Amino acid sequence: MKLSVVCAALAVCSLAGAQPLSQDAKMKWFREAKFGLFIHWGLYAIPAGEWKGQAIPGIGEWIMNRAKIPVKEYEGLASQFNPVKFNADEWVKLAEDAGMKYIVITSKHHDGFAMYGSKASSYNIVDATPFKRDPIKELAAACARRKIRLGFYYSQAQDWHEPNGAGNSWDFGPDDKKDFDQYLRTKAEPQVRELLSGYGPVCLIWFDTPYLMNKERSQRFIDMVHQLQPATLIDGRLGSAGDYRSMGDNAIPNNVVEGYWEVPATLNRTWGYKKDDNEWKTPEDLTFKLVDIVSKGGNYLLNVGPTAEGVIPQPSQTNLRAVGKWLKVNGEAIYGAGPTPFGDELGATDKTRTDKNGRPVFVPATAWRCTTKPGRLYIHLFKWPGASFELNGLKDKVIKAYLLSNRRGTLKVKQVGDKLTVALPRQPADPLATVLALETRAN
Ligand code: FHN
Repeated sequence: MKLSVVCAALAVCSLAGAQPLSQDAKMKWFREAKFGLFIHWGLYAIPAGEWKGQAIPGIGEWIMNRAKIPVKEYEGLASQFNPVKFNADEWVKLAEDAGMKYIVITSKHHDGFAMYGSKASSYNIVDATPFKRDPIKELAAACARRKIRLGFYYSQAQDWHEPNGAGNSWDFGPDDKKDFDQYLRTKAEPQVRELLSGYGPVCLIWFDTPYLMNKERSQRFIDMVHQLQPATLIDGRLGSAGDYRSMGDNAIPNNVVEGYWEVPATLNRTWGYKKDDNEWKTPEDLTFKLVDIVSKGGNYLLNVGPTAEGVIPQPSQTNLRAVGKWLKVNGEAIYGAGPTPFGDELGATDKTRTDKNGRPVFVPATAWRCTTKPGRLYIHLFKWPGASFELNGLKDKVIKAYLLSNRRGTLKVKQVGDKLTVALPRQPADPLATVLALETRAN
């Protein structure tokens, strides 16, 4: 029996292909990472939301679809794509400064253009643009230097460039008349194979919009990933269950969710660069969302959309670095941290109000969140409670309390029954969030 078959039967193999890797071990880095950088970069950065002088509504990377641009016209963008300011090391350094532990970049989005040197299709950045470089190779090398993991977004189903790919009805008619497997066999599968063979360790493959993906088609990708890089994770949008769940775009659940999951999210409204999208989320909001997600058990994959010159917009950089500065002090309460043991602090359903589907409205609370590690509770304070913080329902005994920003400044605690009171300084230590660490012992 071949080694790969043995490994698949046992569990999963490590990168070396020798020792089997349990699912728990395979998820370890993801469990600890918590925060990643998503990069949507492609030809759509050239029109940047505008086609023939007209602003096209919607997200930037969908411009070909929204404006129904014929393949022959859209292809013309390739000869203009020359991102001379692209610097892989600067991008990876930004992720590092932001406190992010992994990067996921669009190797091919729905427009069908490969952002790496593909042998399976000449519609790629090396063969079809004046740039001629392979930015994914350069990123892989920069990630290896800075010890940041690299994963690939790959649009397995939608490919608006291919007659048999899903999604392009304006050039090629309806999907149900297409030979979808012909497209999968000749482009998507060979390209995923290339990505898993030529770019070193791939931490995950981020499949998306599984139109026409049935179980059998999905299984072909799963088998390939397991065979080529058994440690590579598969996201939740392939077409059958992956290694973790992908939540909806920008969709943070209301409560704690068991298992592994991730929220893909934008810094403004678009994923791919759009010149008139300036609705930037503030560092306060981003920090709150990161903590909120971790306190519910998930990971936050936050997106940047670089320009056609290869530059990550300045507001994205500034806001991400602000979160990174906060993480430098408070990272202990994020990386590898588990969800809240409480829950009331997350908000409550208001039964007197219903949404458009007639469901009761959940009203989030935003004063504080809790993340955990063995023997530790971390209370992230977003609204300063005044002279003291009160916590109800704590079974364990608190043996020490301090702020992560001032570990030597032990704070006074009083614990009566399951009610804890911690004396606080007058002012918060950080306008983004002050983290109160509570060391506990089981009673
Ligand atoms: O259609 C895509 C979209 O362009 C973007 O890539 C997002 C990221 O999660 N995924 C799809 C929509 O959910």
